[in-house]
Amino acid sequence: MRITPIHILLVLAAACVPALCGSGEQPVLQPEAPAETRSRFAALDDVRLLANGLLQLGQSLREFVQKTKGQINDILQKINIFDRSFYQLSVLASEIKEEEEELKKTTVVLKANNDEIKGLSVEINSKVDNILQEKSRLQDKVEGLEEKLSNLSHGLVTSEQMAEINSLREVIHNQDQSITELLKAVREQSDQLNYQRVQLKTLEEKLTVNTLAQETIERMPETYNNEAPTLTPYLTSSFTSTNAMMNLPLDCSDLFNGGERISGLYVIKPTGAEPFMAFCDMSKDHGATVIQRRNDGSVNFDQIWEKYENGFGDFQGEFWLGLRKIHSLAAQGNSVLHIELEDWKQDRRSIEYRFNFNGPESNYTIHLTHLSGELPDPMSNHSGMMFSTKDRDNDNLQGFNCAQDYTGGWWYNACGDTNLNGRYFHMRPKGRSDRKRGIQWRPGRRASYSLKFTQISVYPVSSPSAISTTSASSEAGVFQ
Ligand SMILES: *[C@@H]1O[C@H](CO)[C@@H](O)[C@H](O)[C@H]1NC(C)=O
Ligand SMILES: *[C@@H]1O[C@H](CO)[C@@H](O)[C@H](O)[C@H]1NC(C)=O
Ligand SMILES: *[C@@H]1O[C@H](CO)[C@@H](O)[C@H](O)[C@H]1NC(C)=O
Ligand SMILES: [Ca+2]
Repeated sequence: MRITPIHILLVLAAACVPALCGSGEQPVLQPEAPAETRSRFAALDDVRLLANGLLQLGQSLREFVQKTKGQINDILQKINIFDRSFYQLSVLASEIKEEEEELKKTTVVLKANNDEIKGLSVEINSKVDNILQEKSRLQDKVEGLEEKLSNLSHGLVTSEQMAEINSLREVIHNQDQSITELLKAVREQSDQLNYQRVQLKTLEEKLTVNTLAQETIERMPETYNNEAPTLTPYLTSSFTSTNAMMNLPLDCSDLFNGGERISGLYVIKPTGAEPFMAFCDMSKDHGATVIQRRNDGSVNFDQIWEKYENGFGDFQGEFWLGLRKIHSLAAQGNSVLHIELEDWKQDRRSIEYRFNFNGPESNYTIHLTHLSGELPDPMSNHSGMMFSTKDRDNDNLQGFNCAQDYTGGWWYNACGDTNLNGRYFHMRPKGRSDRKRGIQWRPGRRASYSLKFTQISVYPVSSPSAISTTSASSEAGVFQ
């Protein structure tokens, strides 16, 4: 476009002079020359004026075109930017949608997992119930058989009956083990449920954040709020039922108060302790947890500290429940220690103490206050003593290890007059040194005598006290 306004003007001027001046005004040129000259000059001025106007017009036209061109460029650029950001927004939105789908899928999977766990938990609960029922049925049977056995006494029991009793004992023992295993499994399930709950909570939070992000973009207005898994209530209720199942009796007294009247093995869980098996004596008008029994010498009581701490023996025969478990029972408060002894003249008597018992940090120091009973009381002299075993001498005698010499773990003083964990002798031991190692309860250092039967049990004082009043033998036994 190199045709400038000046070119246009020149063309216009060339064309215009003959056109404007030459066409209609030809005749006027002849008569009045000066006037004609003046008007010709005036016409020339007009032409110049016109040319100038046209020149200006052209210039402003050029400016206008240039300005418009700039504006159009601006607009195009803006449109470009807008396009790009719009594209980015849609990419972002589709990404979020994908993520959302994935989260939704994961939630569904977790929900299914959770249902499975719920089913499993219910199954375990019913299994444990079944086993507990079966166990108490078997216990009833054994009780009946044992009664029969004692009725028939003097060797009248057939070997068949004996075998039956033994096999039943075996079955019960196995049942006890599977119950312990089940309890462990249930605890593991609870832990897993807890973990799942935490995971679901995290997912829920993630979903909420995503929903908010979407609403900002104003796309996909539907949210997952309505179908967000509300699993917390279910988990809580499942937890409660697990707890209910773990709601085991605190001790044998608790079982007795709940209506249980059959002496035997039960799972108990004292406050703050792990569940464990214990033998319950329900024969009096309260339930007592048995912590020691001697009746035939079948178990060796000359054991080290670790054994005395954890317990040993056979619940159906002779056993020591274990210092740790005894402590968990006594720690529930208001404990009574009940000691029942029998000599070889079938004279059975008992004695009771208020019982406080320190934990392992004090080497299981015993605190006794004599309450009642027909037995003399040599045991108060052991109050305040720590427990000693042959490998841990905590007694009151310097340079001498009572537990090693007397055998069996006990709350030795220096060394004291009692030791119900001594060696089991039938009737009166022959040798002098053997005598002092027997199962002793000998006030005032009377003749050594090893007892035929001992049973130590504990029960809370809130239960009605029942001190057995067995007939005193007319013959002078070991207790007089
Ligand atoms: C055992 O003997 C007692 C009394 O002697 C009796 O009441 C009980 O029924 C007997 N038990 C069995 C199983 O025979
Ligand atoms: C507990 O017994 C151990 C080993 O006999 C002894 O070292 C410790 O001092 C005893 N603890 C207390 C508190 O007496
Ligand atoms: C307690 O027993 C020790 C020896 O073991 C003895 O020296 C002391 O006199 C006894 N105390 C009482 C009150 O019997
Ligand atoms: Ca000592």
